[in-house]
Amino acid sequence: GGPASLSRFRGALVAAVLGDCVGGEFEGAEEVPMESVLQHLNSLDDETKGTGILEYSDDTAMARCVVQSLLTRASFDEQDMARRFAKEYSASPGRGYGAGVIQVLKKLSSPHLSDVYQPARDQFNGRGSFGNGGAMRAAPFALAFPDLANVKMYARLGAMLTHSCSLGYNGAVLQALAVHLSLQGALDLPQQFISRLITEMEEVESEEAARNDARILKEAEKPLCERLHRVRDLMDRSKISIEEVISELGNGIAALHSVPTAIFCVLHCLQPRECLPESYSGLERTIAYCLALGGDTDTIACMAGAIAGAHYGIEAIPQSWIKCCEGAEDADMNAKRLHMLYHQSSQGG
Ligand code: R7I
Ligand code: MG
Ligand code: MG
Repeated sequence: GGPASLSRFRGALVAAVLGDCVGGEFEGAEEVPMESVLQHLNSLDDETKGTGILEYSDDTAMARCVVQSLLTRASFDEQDMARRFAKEYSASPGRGYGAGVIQVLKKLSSPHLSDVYQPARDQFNGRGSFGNGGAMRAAPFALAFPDLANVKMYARLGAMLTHSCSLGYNGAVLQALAVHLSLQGALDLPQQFISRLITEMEEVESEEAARNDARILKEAEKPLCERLHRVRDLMDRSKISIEEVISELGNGIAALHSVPTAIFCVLHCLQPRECLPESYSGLERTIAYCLALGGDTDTIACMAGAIAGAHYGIEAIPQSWIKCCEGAEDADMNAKRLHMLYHQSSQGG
């Protein structure tokens, strides 16, 4: 489809859910042989399975709250979004939430809370979380707001409801930017895509709060930019091992060690790869490759799924995968609603 087509919206939201659901199998695993990944993915084609056997985790649970809030309010409303996070957590606390964020979600359910951003600020001795929990649910912001400045602003605020460390919320900004660009067809020119992300993040990471956090955490001056430069170096290489990807970019629970990794997975899998079946579509390659990295597989596959889904569109997703994953059909429906909201905003201004 063309820029911002319905197929791209559906691809983005559905593939994010699939990444979360199929990635859950290997979350936290240290080494994942590609053979195990392919076996797991093959088992999804089994006709006797189907209808939501793979459950989604916190990644999708929170993304669904973001989507519902944006659709219901037809804009960003921090009170409404915070309420939905808290309600969702208390209804299903067993979705595999991060160990720290649970405290925030409990505080957000208090009716006496005056500042919804305060619980997030109290995390980790007042420094806030740098986990990838903001980034894992950032894609819907790119599907709700056509304007780049809005995507950046609201992805950041949406993440700050739980992640007040700049590495946490800027990871969300980066993820939303990647989905935004992919939706426009920017992955047709991968070099320009990564350059554009670097340019945007240069500006984002030049803010004082970002510089302070980077210094305190002993990271590079502009940590996400530095990682994106590594992504650019790696994507130029014809051969690269899984071990190198993990050591250069990471596969962990910090936004810094997972968002650039997800972006790399998408870029690397734009072409057929020796380690992956020839019959696979680019989207299938991307998800399989994310799983083979081990570590935070549900989240990396969820984020890469959103970016890749926005590029390849819904047609690249196997029906059998959709049938196996809880919430995939809902995501497809919501993608259609977000597509309408997006195009209303671009007309109405
Ligand atoms: O970021 P968050 O929502 O976790 C998301 C991850 C995804 O992989 C999901 O699939 C789910 O499995 O969890 O939750 P947080 O609790 O805010 O952050 C996750 C973890 O990162 C924390 O439990 C800490 O171990 C670590 N962490 C920190 N550790 C020390 N200092 C995050 N911020 C800090 C910090 O400032
Ligand atoms: Mg999860
Ligand atoms: Mg995870």
